[in-house]
Amino acid sequence: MKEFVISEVKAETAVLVGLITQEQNEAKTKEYLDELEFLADTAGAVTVKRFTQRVGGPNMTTYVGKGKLEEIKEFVKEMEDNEEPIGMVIFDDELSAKQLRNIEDELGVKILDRTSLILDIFAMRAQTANAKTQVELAQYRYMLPRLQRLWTHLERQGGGSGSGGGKGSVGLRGPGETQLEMDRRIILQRMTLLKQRLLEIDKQKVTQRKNRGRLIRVALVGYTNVGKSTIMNLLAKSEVFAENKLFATLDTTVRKVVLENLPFLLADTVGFIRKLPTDLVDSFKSTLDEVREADLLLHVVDISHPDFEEQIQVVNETLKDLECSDKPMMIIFNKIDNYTWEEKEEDDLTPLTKENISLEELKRTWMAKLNDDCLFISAREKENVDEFRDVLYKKVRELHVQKYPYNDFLYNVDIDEGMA
Ligand SMILES: Nc1nc2c(ncn2[C@@H]2O[C@H](COP(=O)(O)OP(=O)(O)OP(=O)(O)O)[C@@H](O)[C@H]2O)c(=O)[nH]1
Ligand SMILES: [Mg+2]
Repeated sequence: MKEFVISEVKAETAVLVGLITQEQNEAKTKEYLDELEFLADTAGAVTVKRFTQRVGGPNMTTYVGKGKLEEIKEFVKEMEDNEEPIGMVIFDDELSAKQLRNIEDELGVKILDRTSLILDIFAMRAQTANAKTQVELAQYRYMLPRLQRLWTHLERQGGGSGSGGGKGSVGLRGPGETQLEMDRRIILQRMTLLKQRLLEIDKQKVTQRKNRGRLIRVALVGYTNVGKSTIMNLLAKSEVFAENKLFATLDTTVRKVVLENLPFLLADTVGFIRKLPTDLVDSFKSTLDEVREADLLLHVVDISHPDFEEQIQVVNETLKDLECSDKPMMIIFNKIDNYTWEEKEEDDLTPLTKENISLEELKRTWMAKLNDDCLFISAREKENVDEFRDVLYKKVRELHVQKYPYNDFLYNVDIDEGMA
């Protein structure tokens, strides 16, 4: 119980653990851990230390090697002796039930992995019945093979966090209920129920979508925190929630936008992230239907992020999983106001790298690669927004004429849903 009291008075502290392997060099691991730290921060935990280990691959029983685990254990103990106990240790990859149990036995603190941390944030963010149902299902999917470990874990903690949602400490915003009594059978029953509920919601949404008239559907997609909701607010004059945290958006919102005389529908969707298990993507199927059914994708990229190129790849791969990769797409490079580079002297012969390429050069490179299908804007500072509206108008118009050749634009369809 003691740990509970502490976590209520001050933010929980976290230790991060990642591996350096052949596929993931030191710089990459640092980037991953930076992102993991941002995720922890979003969930309300303060990172106090990182551990990395250079290995061939994860250890099957303890993820890191014995020596490293011992080192982490000593640190945890030391902090406890200093009366600054560690709230949780977070691993950058998904842990198996066996790894989780062994690590927890050894360290004696709460253990999370990237997946359970993301699920925790999702639980905190879920607003609508649809999102809540999807998150709960995903949480059970994660828990089911790890039940044994969760039981002992919860007994040690002195109970769960109560009925799920925003409160509770990081990693324990479980699906709620009386977790200790839950057994496999009950969970499976509950999962069946949740799946049925999602099917019903899906049916309602299909009906809703049928009533939308003949309008072109555009979906904002992209990595998390790149500015999708900010762009939505800009174009639709809506007030969708946007903030500098990961996964600020969980629910899809659809708004009608009119550019010049042309109405179309614009959807804001959940962001993507690296190492997101396909299971989790599956759970968000109905949220992602907007993407699947879109006529045009606006792939938003945060050009000021050091890893923006990898983020583009992650998004493209996720779109491929969703079977959406052959849809018409425009790439919107956002946050140009925040882009920095090391300026080179005229006669400097250092080769061009990510760090010293100017925005103008970067624009030229990408425009050569993507023809007209990319734009550079700042949604927040409203830079180049007129051109963006112009290009978008032309593109949507073209798609509209192709898709509904005998129909004039419809003005009387009144759609402004906070889609569930
Ligand atoms: N500097 C700068 N910041 C921006 C710009 N556009 C958005 N932001 C900021 O970036 C952060 C994330 O913006 P959101 O619109 O919430 O991003 P999102 O892609 O919807 O993020 P998720 O819903 O969390 O996936 C916020 O703090 C925005 O104010 C921009 O053009 N320049
Ligand atoms: Mg958003």
